[in-house]
This record gives sequence, C-alpha cells and structure tokens, in this order.
Amino acid sequence: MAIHSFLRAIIVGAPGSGKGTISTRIVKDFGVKHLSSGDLLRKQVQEKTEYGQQAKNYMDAGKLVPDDLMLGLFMNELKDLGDHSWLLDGFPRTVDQAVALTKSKDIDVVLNLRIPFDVIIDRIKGRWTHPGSGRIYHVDFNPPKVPFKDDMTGEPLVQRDDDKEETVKARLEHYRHLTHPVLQFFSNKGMVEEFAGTESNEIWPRVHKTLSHIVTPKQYTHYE
Ligand code: G5P
Ligand code: MG
Repeated sequence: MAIHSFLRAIIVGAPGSGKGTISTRIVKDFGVKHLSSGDLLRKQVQEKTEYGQQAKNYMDAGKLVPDDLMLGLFMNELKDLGDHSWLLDGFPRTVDQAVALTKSKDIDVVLNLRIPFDVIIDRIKGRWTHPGSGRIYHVDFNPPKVPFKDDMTGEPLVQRDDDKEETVKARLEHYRHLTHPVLQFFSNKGMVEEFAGTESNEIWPRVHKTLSHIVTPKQYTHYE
C-alpha cells in the first residue's frame, strides 16, 4: 500500500475490546484526530442536550442509539474533519451508518480488534473513566497515579452507567447481531485488518506496523 499524506481509519471491536486504549496510542504516534461516538454521546448526556436525553435510555439499556439520531450527531462532526488524519471509534455500528459514511468519506483501513468475550467482561468491571476528557483507566492494567483521580486534572473518576454486568452482556449481544454485518460490508471492499488477541500491549505493535504502511508515524513509542 502506498504511503498517504493523511490517514482515514476506523477502529471496530466489541465493547471493552480496547478501541479506546488502542486509539489513544494511535493519536499519540500518528497525530490523528480521534472521534469516539460513545464519548460524543456521553458528552451530550452530561450536558443534558436534546440528543443526550433521547440517547441515554438506549445507552443505559445496552442498546444501540437509533440510526437517525446517531447519523444526525456524528455526520455533523465529520464535516469539520477536513484534510486532517482521523480515526473513528465506535462508528459506524450498523450497515446503514456504514453506507452513509462511505458516501461522504474515503476510508483507508478498518482495524478490527478480536478479543474473547470472557476477557472483556473482566476488563469492563475494572474500568474507570474521566468524564470530562474520556480518558480511560483500569484498576490493574492502567491504574491512575492517585487512586480514582484523573492523572491530568485530579478530578474524580467514575464508572460508566452502562458498565453494569447485565448491560455489558446486552451490549455484547447487540454487537454480535448488528455490528458483525458492518465488518462484512467492509471486508467485501477488502478494507479490514484483523487483530486477534487478549492483551492490548501485544496487539498494539501489530496495529502500529499496519498503520505505518499507510502513513509515516509522527513518533515511535514502545510499550512493554
Ligand atoms: P461506546 O462508548 O463506543 P463500546 O461498548 O463500543 O462503547 P467501550 O466499552 O468503550 O466500547 P473499548 O473502547 O473497546 O470499550 O475498550 P477500552 O475502554 O479501551 O478498554 C476497556 C477496559 O479494559 C479499560 O478499563 C482499559 O483500561 C482495559 N484494558 C484495555 N486493554 C487491556 C488489556 O490488555 N488488559 C487488561 N487487563 N485491561 C485492558 O458506546 C457506548 C454506547 O453508546 C451507544 C450505544 O448505546 C453503546 O452501547 N453508541 C452507539 N449507538 C448507535 N450507533 C453508534 N455508532 C454508537 N456508538 C455508540
Ligand atoms: Mg470506548
């Protein structure tokens, strides 16, 4: 694949597969703009906007937010990306979303994280997030410097409302039924790169190598 001047990528994977974790590393090494649909929705919920109030019930039940609502919110954000490298995390999640996206944007690669479901349940139990920035921690894997406080701001960390075990199971079911066809959609176009494993630290160098064939990294960071 030829080296491009900027990167247009999508990261896909089940809830808790490490999309946010790997995205943070891609942002750092490749200087891309990261657009997370979940972070965008949680911001709307926090700010009690019309979008947020409609989306919250679906999110708390572990269901996908309806396409018309999601497209209204996300496609608007996409307009501002211009000629910048970008990475979409959590979008598209249905075939209708994928069709709408590919009508307006070219995509270089779809990164698919394949993590066993039993590993995921354990990970989500230990996740804490900083609501203001979306920064993610884990009690063992990636603990904050001060327990339950964000490293950058010192503000309290919270557990996501949709991280209760029953809700996580519902999210995994919806993933199986609705998002799998999205992968098929992109596979048919030859765009999907698969990353199977149980550890983000082991997957990350492979993701880095794949992306380095598309764009030149801004910096090289090595993770143990
Ligand atoms: P989100 O916000 O997109 P999900 O469900 O797709 O949510 P989630 O939960 O954010 O995905 P992730 O980003 O894939 O998971 O995973 P992560 O946060 O990086 O890692 C999970 C935890 O494991 C963290 O604590 C991390 O530190 C830890 N971890 C990572 N790697 C390792 C490791 O190697 N070892 C260990 N021990 N730990 C590790 O969507 C939320 C909701 O928004 C709506 C839906 O309602 C959805 O349910 N939504 C949409 N609805 C419709 N259409 C869309 N496009 C939508 N997008 C969002
Ligand atoms: Mg995430």
